[in-house]
Amino acid sequence: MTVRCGFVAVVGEPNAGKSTLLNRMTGAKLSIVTPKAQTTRFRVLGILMHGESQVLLVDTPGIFAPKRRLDRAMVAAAWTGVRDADVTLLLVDAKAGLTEGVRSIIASLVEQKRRCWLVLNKIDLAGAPSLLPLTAALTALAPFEQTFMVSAVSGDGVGALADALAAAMPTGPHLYPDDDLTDLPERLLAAEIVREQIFLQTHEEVPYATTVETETWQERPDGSVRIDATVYVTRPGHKGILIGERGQRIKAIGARARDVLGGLLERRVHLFLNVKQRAGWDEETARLRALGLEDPG
Ligand SMILES: Nc1nc2c(ncn2[C@@H]2O[C@H](COP(=O)(O)OP(=O)(O)OP(=O)(O)O)[C@@H](O)[C@H]2O)c(=O)[nH]1
Ligand SMILES: [Mg+2]
Repeated sequence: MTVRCGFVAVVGEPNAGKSTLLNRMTGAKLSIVTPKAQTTRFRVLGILMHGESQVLLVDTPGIFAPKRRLDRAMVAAAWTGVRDADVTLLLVDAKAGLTEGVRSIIASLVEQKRRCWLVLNKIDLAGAPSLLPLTAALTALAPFEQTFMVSAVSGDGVGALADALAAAMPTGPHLYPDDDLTDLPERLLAAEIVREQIFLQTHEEVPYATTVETETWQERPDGSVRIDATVYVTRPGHKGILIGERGQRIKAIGARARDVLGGLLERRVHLFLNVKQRAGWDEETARLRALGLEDPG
């Protein structure tokens, strides 16, 4: 068997199911998933071993028309993922169909002459009769090399996609240790798990006005870990909502995040959250850097 290794960028509109697909293909919870759009803020690497092939899957932030500096940095991170990829998967929510957003992403992919595969996701939600016309409409817009129909949630079709990717990777040595699942540092994972709970437990603009940074990580002699994280919000009103009456909301966010993290790290976690109001954090270079994002200027 030939030793192969390559990068695969997963791109699409916010909420298409990119992170769900990454987690499903690697069999691990590497990237956070919520029902809200614009959940992912930076590139997340998932390492998929398939025979002698190492497929380096890169989950990216959804591509949309960005306004804030944070949003521009997120979209720029997605396009960087595409530039570095051997194959780009355009993930389309089959239920949502061919939206203006999808059209505009395809136009950019064509302009950049990327090697692109089409993946229709959420086929469990879309009626079967709609899938062929949708595929026809999409493939009329770009020369996709291959088309797949999957459900990232049920796993339908995902195996066939993994097989095809493994076979399509260029020959070459593996770039990561075969046992690794990601290169995401644990401190960043901890912050993401807290952010996931904020996306799940708060609404309207609050999750979008929030970022989380791990401040300290202390190993304890009993094998547990103490994690202190700061939650930044832009407005005083957000701080009140996030903390909740008698601190109920932040307590619930912390408790759930602690349980999820404990499971992922396979150890006991003591999690302390400190909510700070900081106007304009979403325009600050240092806050973007903490997320591993480049300042788009
Ligand atoms: N029914 C169904 N739901 C799905 C499927 N794939 C993803 N979802 C749901 O779609 C929502 C968004 O999924 P994500 O994986 O966070 O989507 P994303 O493309 O990473 O979104 P951003 O990070 O915001 O760009 C979640 O509620 C998922 O559970 C699928 O195949 N079927
Ligand atoms: Mg995502």
